Amino acid sequence: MMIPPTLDETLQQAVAWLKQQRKVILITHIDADGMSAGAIMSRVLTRLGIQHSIHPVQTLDAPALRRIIQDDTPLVLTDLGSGQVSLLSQLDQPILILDHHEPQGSFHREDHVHVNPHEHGIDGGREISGAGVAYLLARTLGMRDLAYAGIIGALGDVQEQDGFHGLNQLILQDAEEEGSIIREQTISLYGLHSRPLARLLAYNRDLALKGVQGSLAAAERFLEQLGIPSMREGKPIHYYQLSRSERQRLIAALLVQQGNGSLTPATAYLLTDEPPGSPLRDAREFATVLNACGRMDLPSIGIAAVLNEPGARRKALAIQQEYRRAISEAMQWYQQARSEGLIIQDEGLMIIDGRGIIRPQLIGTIASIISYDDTTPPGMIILSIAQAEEGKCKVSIRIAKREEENMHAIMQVIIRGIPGAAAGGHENAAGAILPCTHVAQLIRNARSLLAKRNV
Ligand SMILES: [Mn+2]
Repeated sequence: MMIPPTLDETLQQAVAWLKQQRKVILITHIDADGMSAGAIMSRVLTRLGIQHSIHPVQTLDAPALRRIIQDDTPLVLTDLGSGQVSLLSQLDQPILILDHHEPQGSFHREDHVHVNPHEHGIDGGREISGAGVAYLLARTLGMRDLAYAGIIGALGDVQEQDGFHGLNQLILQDAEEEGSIIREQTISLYGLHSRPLARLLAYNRDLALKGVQGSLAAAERFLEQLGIPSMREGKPIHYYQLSRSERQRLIAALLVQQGNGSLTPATAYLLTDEPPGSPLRDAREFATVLNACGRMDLPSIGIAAVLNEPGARRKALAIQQEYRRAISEAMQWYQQARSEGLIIQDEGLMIIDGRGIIRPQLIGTIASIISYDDTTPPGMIILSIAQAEEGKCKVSIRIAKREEENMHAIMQVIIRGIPGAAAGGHENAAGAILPCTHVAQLIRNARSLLAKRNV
């Protein structure tokens, strides 16, 4: 796919805008795509000799802007901003938005430039990520070496389905031509490129391999039957050490013998600047590490990791370990609280009040894990609450094992009439921010809504 001429024109405007700046503030989204976009933009700014500070945020609203903006330094926004055009229009400074979210409104000033694929007939939900849009700007400046970060962003936003489409395809082509990414046909199995093979086969829940699940010895026998040694030079063998034909035999066997049918053939996108066997070599796994950095409030490490700054990738992996630990501690607290009867559970509603215990960045993940738990009855609505900043509480809502109900719509009904409350999210997962003084009212609203639903 080619870049449409009107989009190319807007990118040229963005380049002209940048060339007028000496110093900017860079604001980006705090997820994997946003960090990748921020990394690309930061590198572009550095190369152009433009001084900048980076501010990753979860939501861009008036209080966030007040926190970040001190004067009329020009703003660059990546992976956000298109939904806040009217808010941004009220600011005095020059602004450049590079985003792929559905635009709400348009700019009317010459020093306000808005680059968004939707305005050029391109589906920003599927065909290009925020990092992708930032990359198109880099590409306009001839910096194709940054294409790999556009791919990490697109994987973070789950835009790869049976390969990449539209402009993502173009970005992948650039990354391959640059030699920063190579493609490999594999299966959708987390850890395939980084964990010792026998352990992976024995202990991966998605795999549920018949007769192998839970037993390292059985996993070793399984490999042996395929003619694959489980050890090499005294060390457990890894997938990356297998020959091409060994890989093919293994993948075919796994697809046939898996226990629950959740494995599918997939393409892996491997970062060539990571050695084989590195947990960061698979760009999909890289994106999950970035997400962990965001959730642990250390997005600057994530951004540095994308740019492969010295030591950053090692730190990012350590943060992912901490993130996993934080999740498992929160789950232990939940199990304990539940066994002590401290979790309210009635009228098809479970309320997990994690205020002061669970950090707000984790509350959605915790609600999701509980919604998938075997002991949670289907149809149960899970409402989890955490303390956020400045007297605000963060609430997440999920439903257990049922998809036909719209969580975002339910959340909007629950917060109706609560001053200072705002809902966000989508059908399967939604959330809200509200003053903590109104949590009791929120719970009352949720109960009365669900009581009506159950009649
Ligand atoms: Mn995005």
